[in-house]
Amino acid sequence: MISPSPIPKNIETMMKKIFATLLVFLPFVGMNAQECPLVGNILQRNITSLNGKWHYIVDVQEEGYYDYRMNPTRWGFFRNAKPQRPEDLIEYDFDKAATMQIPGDWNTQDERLFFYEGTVWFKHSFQYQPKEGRKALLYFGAVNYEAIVYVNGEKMGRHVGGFTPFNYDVTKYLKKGENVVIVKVDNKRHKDNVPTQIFDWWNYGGITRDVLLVDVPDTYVENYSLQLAKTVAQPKAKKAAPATLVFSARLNEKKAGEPVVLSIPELKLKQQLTTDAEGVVNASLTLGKKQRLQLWSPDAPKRYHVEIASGSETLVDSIGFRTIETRGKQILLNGQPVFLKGVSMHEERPNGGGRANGTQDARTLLSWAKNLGCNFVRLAHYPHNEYTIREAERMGIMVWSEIPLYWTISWTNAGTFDNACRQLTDMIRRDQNRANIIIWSIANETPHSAQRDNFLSRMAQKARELDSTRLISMAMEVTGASNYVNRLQDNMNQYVDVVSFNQYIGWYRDVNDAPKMKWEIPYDKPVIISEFGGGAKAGYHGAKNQRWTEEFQENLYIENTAMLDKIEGLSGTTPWVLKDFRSPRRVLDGIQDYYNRKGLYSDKGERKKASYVLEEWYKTK
Ligand code: GCB
Repeated sequence: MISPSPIPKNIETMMKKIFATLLVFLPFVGMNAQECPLVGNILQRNITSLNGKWHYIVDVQEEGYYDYRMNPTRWGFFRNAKPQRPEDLIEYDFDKAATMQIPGDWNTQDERLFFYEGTVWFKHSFQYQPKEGRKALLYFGAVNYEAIVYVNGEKMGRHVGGFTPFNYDVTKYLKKGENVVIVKVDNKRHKDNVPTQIFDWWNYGGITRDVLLVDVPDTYVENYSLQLAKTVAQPKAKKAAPATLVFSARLNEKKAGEPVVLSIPELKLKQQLTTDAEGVVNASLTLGKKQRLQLWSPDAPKRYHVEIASGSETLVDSIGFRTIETRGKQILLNGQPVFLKGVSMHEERPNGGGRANGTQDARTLLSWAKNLGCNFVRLAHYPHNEYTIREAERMGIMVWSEIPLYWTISWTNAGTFDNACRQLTDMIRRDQNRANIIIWSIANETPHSAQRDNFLSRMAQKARELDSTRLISMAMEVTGASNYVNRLQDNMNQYVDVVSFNQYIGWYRDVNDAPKMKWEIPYDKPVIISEFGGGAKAGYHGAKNQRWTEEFQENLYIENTAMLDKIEGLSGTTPWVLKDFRSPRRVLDGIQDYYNRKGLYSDKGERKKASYVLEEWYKTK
């Protein structure tokens, strides 16, 4: 039974906040005419994959875009021109150019492009059959860093930010038969970008995630949110209890009177709703005593089959329900204190590097995390692909998801703020129904200043407006140490729910002082050590004070874990890092060879000695 409930005040506030996710960002900064608000739950829609072999042209001087006076040219590569007469001069031909696999980074598919940062053009042809009453959206899972997209020679828009999805309504640009999509991708670094010019990971360029053609009705459900209301957290996670589900959905049009039906068959829940003038429905559904809700948790990652029907379409999803809160220095999952046994990871393929993508890569990396005893991963330092989040959810792994506000961002540049805001919004919009995401992280190791505080506090506020149901954090830095006492002081403490910081005692600081260290963290909030660790080359052995040996790293983990045990309110750790990953900053020949070697696994998947220390320590948590 569902009681037709008047919406309580606190839930109403929460719903309003959730709608902010769905509503606020319509005329988005930088959104072009054809770009439309992000479509949620993309993998369950009626999609045609445009993945596969795409032709590409490396364009070092961007002559496919600018003329020889550096003015944008009308004769650019996006025209996909072909000679019409024997005397015609056209100095490029996509169809004669080589191909590479999309999705995929260019660095590991063409050895000439291993270090390349610049422009590459991609071209793909596909067949299309227009359908009455249907729209076609062209969806990109992610393109690093800047994408300019053309369909049949027409510009659809420009998108910046290498790790979040975007889509265009291409209906009126497609024709029956063959169609051509061309994308100019540019991954040059700029100081005003997010991330900025320097960062410690490989700047994999290209169309790194799925390209999909999405078939939707003219009026379609753009996105929705279904959550368990926080206020009804039950003390015993596995015990079924009456609960309130908060649901909202938004159509792509402001159309009143459209029916939307939410069903969760296993809970015998079926709710008929009607859109308001904004094309939105919202409801608060209190479950009856007999509707025993099984909560999502790492031990029992229960997800319910959910259907959302509107007009001719029915969207399906698997949604888990849980609550996440803090109480003093504790993190509570479903009302119970939880210790986050985590590890940080990059989105890099398990064997041999390159951008990871897809369920198989995710499964391998996450099962390595599971081997360490993890119930949590920090997906550093940018939003990872959707397969990873969904696979983690299925495997019962909680997630920290982050935007690349990393190191020395241009804090006073308005465009940089808008860019970061957009990345935050799209990260949240894409994953707002994933039960395993418990923390949105807004930054990593940023230098303190009033300008930074201004920027990041607005970012935290934005995150809360978009999603009031999850915790907010950021990876801070230790600010002072004297007489073996480490202090954390960061003005951002007041804006976050969880105080997290990175510390590298034993690696970037004196090697032997970890056992003597004490900690002062003057905030009544849970604490996560978002990074600690040190480098070792797998298979290199020696004394425990010999840098780069597995024994050095092992000892560092022994001493660090003992030290961390003394931190009051420690609620979790995500050591740096699951696997050795490529970084242009790591140039030491014979040891690093352009890999950051702080992995607990090597780039080839070999376990290092330190990983067993962590595994043993996690057994005590
Ligand atoms: C950090 C950064 C991380 C680096 C790591 C390192 O503090 O957050 O991105 O890779 O240190 O290895 O130095």
